[in-house]
Amino acid sequence: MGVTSFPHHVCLSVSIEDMSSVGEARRTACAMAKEQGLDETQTGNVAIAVTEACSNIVQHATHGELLLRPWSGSCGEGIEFLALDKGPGMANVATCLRDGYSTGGSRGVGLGAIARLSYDLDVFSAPDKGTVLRMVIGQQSQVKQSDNALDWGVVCVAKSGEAVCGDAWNIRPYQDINTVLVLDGLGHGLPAYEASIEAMRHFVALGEIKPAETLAFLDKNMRITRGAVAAIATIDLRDNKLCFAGVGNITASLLSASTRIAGLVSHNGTLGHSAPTFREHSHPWPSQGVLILHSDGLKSSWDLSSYPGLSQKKPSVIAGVLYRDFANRRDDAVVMVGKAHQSPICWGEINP
Ligand SMILES: [Mn+2]
Repeated sequence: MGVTSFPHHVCLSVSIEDMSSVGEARRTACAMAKEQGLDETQTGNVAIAVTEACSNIVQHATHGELLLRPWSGSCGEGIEFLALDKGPGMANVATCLRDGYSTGGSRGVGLGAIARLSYDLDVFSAPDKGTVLRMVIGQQSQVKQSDNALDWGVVCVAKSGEAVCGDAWNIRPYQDINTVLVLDGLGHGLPAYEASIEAMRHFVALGEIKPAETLAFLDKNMRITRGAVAAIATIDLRDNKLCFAGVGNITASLLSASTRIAGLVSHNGTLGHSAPTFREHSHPWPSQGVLILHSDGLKSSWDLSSYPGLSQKKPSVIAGVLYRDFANRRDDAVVMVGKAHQSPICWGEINP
């Protein structure tokens, strides 16, 4: 992997501490924009939005983190940014988003500018808990997404100091059935990365087979690797059914809005080494269903109901909040959130 190559499933993390780290964030974002083929105008928009978002962190929260990754989805292609902080938060996000709002150098003007440059923007902010700002900048497209396709939000970040991430994920939409794979290659660093990449390679080549069969297939084909733990869920919204199979410690929870209604059961083992049981479990997909899957890079003590309004946000924002508040920072981390599709949030809708 060259230094200018950005794998699409992994977020780069830039720690935001001072104005020099704001510059680093901007340079990293512009390099990614260039590699993604964004034109000069869009690259300029990336520079402005990242500078605004990160300067706000320094000014109001003193420190935080910017996550960025190449992004493609139903509404276009570009770069997805998550700006995370645990600062004072905003009492009223809508007021802060309104252009021209200012209380003497507050974050108002900056947020308005960011909103106009993004085509899918979402914010979760709570007083004294901080802010998660999510924006996508790039090319809009008009591809019509199936009504049965879930939206997925993901944060996948390598352990600090590691060049590669041993946690990984993949989504496979197939004839209205949503299939998601979450992987944690044992340990971290290159051998963990190689194990999860090998599993992904086999997963994407597979036809549509059931979660337990898929895990058994991956197990058989991962003997040469260090091994991985993994979970697979298929969600069919036509009959509101979720089917789940897991091996090892991937935490999987099914929620209705912010209420956890089921912990999804994984069986002990390691794919490639010792995985005697491949068994799947079915659950009805609830109204306002939210599926959350994460590796042991996150503590599982989270409770979405302690964040009023968060379950209504875009899945990337939910993933960002959980990563910000529950990543243990001693390991690679992946968190995936799936929920029913919502239209992109555009500036015109926030401020018609
Ligand atoms: Mn791990």
